[in-house]
Amino acid sequence: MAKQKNQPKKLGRTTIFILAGIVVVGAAGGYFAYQSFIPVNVDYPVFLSPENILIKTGKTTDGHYAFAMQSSRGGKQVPRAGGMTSPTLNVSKGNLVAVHVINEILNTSEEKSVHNFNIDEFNVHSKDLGYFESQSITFLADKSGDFIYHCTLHPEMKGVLSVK
Ligand SMILES: [Cu+2]
Repeated sequence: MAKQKNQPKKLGRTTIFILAGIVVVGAAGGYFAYQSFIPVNVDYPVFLSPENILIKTGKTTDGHYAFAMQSSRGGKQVPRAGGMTSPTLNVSKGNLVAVHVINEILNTSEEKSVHNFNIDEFNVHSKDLGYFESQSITFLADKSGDFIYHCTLHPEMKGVLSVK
């Protein structure tokens, strides 16, 4: 075999540092991407495209705090189970569900606007959201039935999640 004329170039120290940096950042990014596929109620990643539910906080026409669909406007009626202030959310069993909650209730001079969103049976618990704060939580709808979602600060803010 003929000897090659060109010796392979040695990598400079700076190049090695940059490459090492890229590997570390890439691995960390991969780790966080992997974590983001793990729903809050199971401990393994689920590679499904989620069913998105867009929820906001609001007030009922008679002045009570409630959740509403982000798409709903003032007068639009949304189906709700008996005794519930907030709409019934329908999802299919086995689906990955991403709930996106935003608090749209304004602060007033009497009361600072703080709300949270919870579905206890699916380990869904948002942080306390101030005005215009939002959070997305992904869970696996792995059991069927009717489950209550609610705000722990305002017991009247509740509705039904129906998994079929
Ligand atoms: Cu609340």
